[in-house]
Amino acid sequence: MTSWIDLRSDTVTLPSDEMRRAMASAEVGDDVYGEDPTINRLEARAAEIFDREAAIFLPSGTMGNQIAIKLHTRPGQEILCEERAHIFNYEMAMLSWFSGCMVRPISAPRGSLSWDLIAPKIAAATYYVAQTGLIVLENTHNMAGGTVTPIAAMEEICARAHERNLTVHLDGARVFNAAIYLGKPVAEVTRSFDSVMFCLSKGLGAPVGSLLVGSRDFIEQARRVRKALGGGMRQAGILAAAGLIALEYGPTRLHEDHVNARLLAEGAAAIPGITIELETVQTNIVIFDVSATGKASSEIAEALKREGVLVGTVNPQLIRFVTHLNVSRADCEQALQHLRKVCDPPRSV
Ligand code: TLP
Repeated sequence: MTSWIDLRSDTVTLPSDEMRRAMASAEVGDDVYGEDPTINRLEARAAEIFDREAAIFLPSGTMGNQIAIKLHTRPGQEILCEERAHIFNYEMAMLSWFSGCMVRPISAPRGSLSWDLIAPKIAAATYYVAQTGLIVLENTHNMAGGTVTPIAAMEEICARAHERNLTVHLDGARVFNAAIYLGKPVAEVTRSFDSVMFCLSKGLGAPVGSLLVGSRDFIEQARRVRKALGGGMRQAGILAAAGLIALEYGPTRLHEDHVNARLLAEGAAAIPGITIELETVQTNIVIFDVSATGKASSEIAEALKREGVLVGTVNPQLIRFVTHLNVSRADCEQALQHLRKVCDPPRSV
């Protein structure tokens, strides 16, 4: 085992001993025949927690978002989302490749969309312009720094969209972090959306897996698309066994990650040359600008790596730290010490 302090992402979390034991003894069957009892339990539990008719287990969040996009749109349509959204920037342009759609991106302060920002971007109902097919929200918003869109804004967007027969999908990769911040159950936070994708493999700590939740009919169709994408996973109850533990116990400790992120953010804010909007640090992601240090983000990331701290770069100016169950408060304090040294090395006289 290495002793890296790994702040690159919460996707790096390692399965606990309890998960490994559950995986070793999981009851399994062929899920393409619907016969894996552990996957069936996970899907039923996810549907229950989100208060939906059905859920489907998937290998990744990307697959969940892309299946939802495929089902909610027709080729030649536009998808409205925030300009830094994961579906637009990190999903291999699959929404155009697989679903034949285009994005009309919207810039929103702190990544938080409102109906006022969305409404002017909806296509006019004339035959000679591409029609809006879908609205996608991301909560928490990863590249805006883990920010949370308030429930009232989400509900207004969904209600107004539905009045116009538009569907709304939630990329809820980290929706449990949003729910902790909002102090509400995920079912309440997500109730107005037509479909929700969430990940087990990030802060919740499972090694693999995401779920898509929605109506029974929608999830039945999602099963066809998952199979077409090669996502029929047979005896994947081995993975679902870890997922069940992640789903049940993962959310109970996420607040610790939020406290650690705040510690990192406040520590970073005090370093000369680092610019960070502290109000955006609401969950487990900290994004800050290092340009005033005179160094590129990649230089700082390389220097931190030499000290045993792994971090992500968003672009030449921005660094991303993500806290998770495998980094402690002490690790964060140590990471900050190294960041201070790397950004502001002692000058020789
Ligand atoms: N995010 C990853 C990278 O792809 C950027 C990360 O390290 O944060 N939606 C959101 C909001 C995400 O942040 C991610 C992954 C996904 C979807 C995709 O999930 P996976 O990686 O399971 O396909």
